[in-house]
Amino acid sequence: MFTFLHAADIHLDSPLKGLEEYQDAPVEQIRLAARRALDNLVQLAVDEKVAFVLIAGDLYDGDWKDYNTGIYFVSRMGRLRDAGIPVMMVSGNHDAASQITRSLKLPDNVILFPHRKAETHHLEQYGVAIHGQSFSARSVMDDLVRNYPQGDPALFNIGLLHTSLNGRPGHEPYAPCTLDALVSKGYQYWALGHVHQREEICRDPWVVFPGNIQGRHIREIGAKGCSLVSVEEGQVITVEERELDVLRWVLCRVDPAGCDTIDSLSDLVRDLLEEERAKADGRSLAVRLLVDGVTSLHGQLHEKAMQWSEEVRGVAAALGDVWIEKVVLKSRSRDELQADFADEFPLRALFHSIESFQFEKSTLIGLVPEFEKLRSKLPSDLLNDGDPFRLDEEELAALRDEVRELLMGRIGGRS
Ligand SMILES: [Mn+2]
Repeated sequence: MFTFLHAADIHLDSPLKGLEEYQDAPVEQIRLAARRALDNLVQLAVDEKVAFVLIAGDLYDGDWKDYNTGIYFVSRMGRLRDAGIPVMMVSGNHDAASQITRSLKLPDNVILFPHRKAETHHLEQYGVAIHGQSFSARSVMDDLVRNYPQGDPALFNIGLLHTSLNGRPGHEPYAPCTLDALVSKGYQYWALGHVHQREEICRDPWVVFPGNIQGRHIREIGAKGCSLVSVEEGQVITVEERELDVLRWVLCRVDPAGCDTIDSLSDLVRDLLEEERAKADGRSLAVRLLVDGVTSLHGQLHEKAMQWSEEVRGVAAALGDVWIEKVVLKSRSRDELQADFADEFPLRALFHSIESFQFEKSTLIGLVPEFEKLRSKLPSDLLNDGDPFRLDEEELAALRDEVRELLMGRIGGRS
C-alpha cells in the first residue's frame, strides 16, 4: 500500500487579479498566495508520508521575472528530498521548454519528463511505472498520447499529461486527445493538468484534473487543491480532494427581497460574508458580491452604486481578511416588473429589446474597426491565455449582463 499526490497548474508567482486597485488590498497575500499554496502541498506530502508527488504541467506561469521563482521551487523540492519523496513532472503550455529561458539544476529527487518523446520512469519499490511527455512549445496541437507506451500489466501505470482532452470551455485546446485513447493504454491512473476546475473524468481507470492549487481571479472560485491517491495491490482504493489554497475566491449572491432599508441589506451582506468565511475554514476571502432580485431599494442602489459599493467594502473590512473584488447590481424594481406586464407602458418595448440583446463576438470586434491592428501591437505576453480581447462565451455573457444592468438601472432608476 502506498499513497501519492497529484497536483497541477501551480502557476508559481502568478499574480492574483482583481484586488490590486484597492489601497487596502492584501498585497503580500496576493503576491505570495501561489507560494503559500505550494508550501501547503509540500507539507501535505511530508505529513502524509506519500511515496511520490506528481505535477502535471504549468508549474510556472511563464518565463521567470528573475531567478527567485526557480530558487523558491528548488528550495521546496529540497524539503521533499530530505523527506525521501521523489517528484515527477511534465511541463505544460505556460512552462513549455520554449517559454522558459532561465533554468536551474533541479535536486536529484525531481524528474522533469523530456519534450522530444514520451518516457517512462520506474519506482521499483512500489511497482510503479510513470509515463510522461512535456510540452515543447506553448501551443502543442498534436495528440501526445499516441506516443505513450502501452501499460505494463505487471505494474501500476500512471500517465502524466498536460491536455485539454476533447476540449474544455475557457481553456485552450492544447494536446487534444480522447478519453478512449487514454483508456486504451491500460494505465490505472491518468494524472492530467491544464484545466483549472477540478474534474474527475472517469473512475475506471481514474482520469483526473485536480484543478489549480490556488485560485487567481474571480473565474477560479471555490476550494482549490490536489488529489491524494491511495493504492493497494495495484488498484486505486481512494482519490481524495485535499485543499491547499490560502486565499479563496467566492461569488456571493444576495437576494435583497426581504430588505426594506439599505441598512438591513448591509446586515444581510455581513451575515452572508460571515457564512462564506466559516465555509472557507477561516481562509482570507476575495468576494464578488452579486445583488440579484426584486427590491424596493433598486432605485437607491443604482443611483448611489459607488456609495453602496464602498458600504459593502466597509462591511467586509470590519470582518477582517475579507476583500470585495467587485459589487455587481442585478436588482430589479417592482415597477420594472410591472412594466414587463403592462402593455401600455411606453418603456416596455425598450426593456424587452435590452433584455433580449445578444453580444456576438463579431459585434464587439465591429465596434472598433482597427481592432486587429491594435491587438497586434500588444506584447505577446498579454495575448496568450489571459488575452483580454479573446473573450469566451461566458465572458461575453457576463459583459452583456453588465451592460444590460447598467442600461436598466439608468432607465428604471428614475421611477
Ligand atoms: Mn495549461
